[in-house]
Amino acid sequence: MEEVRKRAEELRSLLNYHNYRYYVLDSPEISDSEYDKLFRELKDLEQKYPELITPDSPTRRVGAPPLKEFGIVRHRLPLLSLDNAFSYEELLAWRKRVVGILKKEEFDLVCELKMDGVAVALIYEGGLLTRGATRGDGWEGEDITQNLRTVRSIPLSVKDGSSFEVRGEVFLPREGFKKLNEEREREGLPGFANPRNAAAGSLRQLDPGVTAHRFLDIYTYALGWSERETPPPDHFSALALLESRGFKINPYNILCSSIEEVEKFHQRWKEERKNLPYETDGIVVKVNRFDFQDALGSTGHEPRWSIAYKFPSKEAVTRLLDIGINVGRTGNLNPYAILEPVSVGGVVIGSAGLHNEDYIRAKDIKIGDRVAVHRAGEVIPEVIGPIVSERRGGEREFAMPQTCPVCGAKVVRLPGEAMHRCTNAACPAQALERVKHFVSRGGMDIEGMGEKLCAHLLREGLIKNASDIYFLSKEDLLNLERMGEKSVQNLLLSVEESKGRPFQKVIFALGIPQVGEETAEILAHEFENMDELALAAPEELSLIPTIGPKVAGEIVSFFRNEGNLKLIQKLKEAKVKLSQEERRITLPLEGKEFVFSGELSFPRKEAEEKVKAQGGRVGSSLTSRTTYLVQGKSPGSKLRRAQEEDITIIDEQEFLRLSG
Ligand code: 1X8
Repeated sequence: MEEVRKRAEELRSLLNYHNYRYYVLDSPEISDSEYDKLFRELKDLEQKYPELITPDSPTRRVGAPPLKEFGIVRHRLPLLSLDNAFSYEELLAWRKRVVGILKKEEFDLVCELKMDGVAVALIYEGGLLTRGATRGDGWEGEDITQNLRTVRSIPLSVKDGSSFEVRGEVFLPREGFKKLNEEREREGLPGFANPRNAAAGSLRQLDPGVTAHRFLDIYTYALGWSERETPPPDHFSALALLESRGFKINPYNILCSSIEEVEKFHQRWKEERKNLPYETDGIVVKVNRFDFQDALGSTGHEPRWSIAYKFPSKEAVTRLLDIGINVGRTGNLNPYAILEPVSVGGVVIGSAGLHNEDYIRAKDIKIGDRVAVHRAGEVIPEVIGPIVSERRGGEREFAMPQTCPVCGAKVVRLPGEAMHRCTNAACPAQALERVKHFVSRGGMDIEGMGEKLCAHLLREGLIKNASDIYFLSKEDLLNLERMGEKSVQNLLLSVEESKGRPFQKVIFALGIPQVGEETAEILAHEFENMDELALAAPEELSLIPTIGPKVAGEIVSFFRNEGNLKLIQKLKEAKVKLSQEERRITLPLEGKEFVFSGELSFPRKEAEEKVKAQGGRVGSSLTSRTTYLVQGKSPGSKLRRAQEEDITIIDEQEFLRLSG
């Protein structure tokens, strides 16, 4: 029996060690199957001799029975929240306050990444993990011990048998978040809006068996109370102490001696955080020495010795007030969110795209919900999903209208299509959107034809479609409200000028569904003139690379429509350019494709125009046809791929030289 006890002890210690190598150090020494073998041996022993089971046995992480509800834990020391700084100025203001109280200009600061997760407190008594709790309101949290025990990077016991509290942030790495949402989608469940909500939801599972499958991780970042005779003198040493006890500490924490170094750390991670396998929303700055921290104290809610220096956020939470419908150029009904205005990365947004009915349904978005919204680059803001835990019961399900909100005609959703469409080709909303598209910058680029004027002309019956623009008379326009001699003259001049736009612009301006600027350009290359394009069979179109059967189908049906053919006839009468220019001498960049990554010192659009003007192509992603990758400031993943694929990488200067 003594031998069995010894073997059990040895197995526990081995398993805990390998667990630590794998989950804390991220550097395993044995294979998964070797680990499993040891694990099974221990499990068998414990089954035969239950008296050998100890609370820190690796077999005890899972298997606790589900709870009816969580107990309440009162924190011995409150878990305070942090004050925020959103700019370097605000960080300097914080430092100034600290200097004022300490009466010292020089003190060390610790910088750490601010994890976007859930704050927890772990209590160890006599070296054993005995309790784990959420932050709650700072004074009282929920007892989630059983769930925290399933997090593999949290040690169940520590070597020196002391009693203390450790604080940290439990988070769900991006990969785990992706997997979880994919799994939920397969099961027809709504996905989580972001990794933080997913982590919070996972920790609040009454059944720890569910939590155990959620790939949660932790970084610990502070010692709470501690029953040790000589506590460490400063925060950085406390982190080292935690690390030596087997806790997982973020490897990027640094000790700084000046605020400029803090700023550097912030600038570095503002960019590099996208490469981390987990989400961060800023850095946490802490005065290092504990005696200084004590002197600074707290305001009641927040310690004065620490501040969260946030990254510019691309995401925010606000209320979804209602869902509106925009009728597009092709009759698509585009639902959009009407939001309580909220600032996202410095821009106030009041509306956001919702794509279509399936999207709304799949995300389980209801009117009245609190929703997470984000803005990525230049694109239209998007609703990511609801914060389901904040529902109060008054939220309403959304349904697409049965009739067009603009013209009242029947709305249909064809089989295999995601969008609802208004069936009335003469729907005024469609007519307006089509004319707007026709005159837009990427199309015929008619200056002075704004949305208001387009709507006005349609309403007055002066135009029925875009081609009528070329037959407007000076008198027609002068009779319109707020149109003076000068503006009429200018407008007629721009209309005249637009007749010389290249063939590809005319094709784009027609507004054929699925035909964007790039496809229009390809079509203009492939077909001599509009008549040829209009006669093209679907099979012929499908032969063109990048044109799939769906796009081919849209093109063919566009040119089968009587109204569209009449419109083209009128464009011809107006002498709008409906054929390719004469094939000129080969341009310098013909056959060359450019892909851009990162910021240039001038607009991307301008760079693209340069390439096209010299006969080159612009690609959106790296393919076998890519000739050059143009590297701007802070390029994305494309740069790495280009290096791997041996694609020629050029900088802005070289690009300007090539493109003239
Ligand atoms: C919150 C967080 C802290 C840290 C990282 N992530 C957080 N979410 C850290 O100190 N490294 S500290 C903290 C708090 O005190 N409320």
